[in-house]
Amino acid sequence: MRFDILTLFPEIFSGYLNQSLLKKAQDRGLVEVHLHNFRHWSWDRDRRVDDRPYGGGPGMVLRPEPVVECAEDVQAMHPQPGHLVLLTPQGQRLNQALVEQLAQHPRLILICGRYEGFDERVRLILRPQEISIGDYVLNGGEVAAMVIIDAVIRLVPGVLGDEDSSVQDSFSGPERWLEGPQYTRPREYRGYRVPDVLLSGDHEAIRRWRQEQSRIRTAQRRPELLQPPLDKDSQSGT
Ligand code: 97T
Repeated sequence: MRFDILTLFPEIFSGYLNQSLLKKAQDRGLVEVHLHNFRHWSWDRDRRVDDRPYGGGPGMVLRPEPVVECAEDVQAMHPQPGHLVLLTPQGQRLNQALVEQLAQHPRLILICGRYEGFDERVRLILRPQEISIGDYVLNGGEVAAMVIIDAVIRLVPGVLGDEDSSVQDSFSGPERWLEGPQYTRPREYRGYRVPDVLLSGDHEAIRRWRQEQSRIRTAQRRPELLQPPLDKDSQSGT
């Protein structure tokens, strides 16, 4: 899986990219990450990447040339065509189903803007998939890009040591319920005891208890997950 990241602040990624899980995945050749500063694609005298909005108003707008030309040159750097993703508050909301779709692409090109936004021609020319990570305002797309990378690489075969831990986690099992309580040693801490069933050795009873706890927690905290809305493809036309 190859990621190309277009950003004005590549240094934001260094701590994350050198973190152990991702470092190991890169060392083992499972994941490749390439950073590209689209300021280098600005041919302007002082390498300006933004400018004042036509029609007036506060803030600045990212100019189309550096972003479009950087994306085109980065595409040409590798024979595998990259799926273009633009991080923006106006995009499709990220969820695990979308993460699973993104993980199908062998190469993703993630375009990170600043909060001011891009000249509209970036969208019209590159036709990227536009993705938002949630309904809040960030200063730029970099953190959103890291969220996507973090969620996607967990689905790349071999990246997690334990092959089925990604399948067992909430939101990737068939039920997509929240996880219930978990315990480790000690058996009693500040008067709180580990539920007896977990010490019973009765695997079927443990499985039923966990499923029930998961259902209770989901009902209390995220009731909408128990009655998932029909997805678009399975809706009838009537
Ligand atoms: O708020 C943003 C600013 C720039 C790029 C992306 C975002 C954003 O992405 N998901 C939520 C907000």
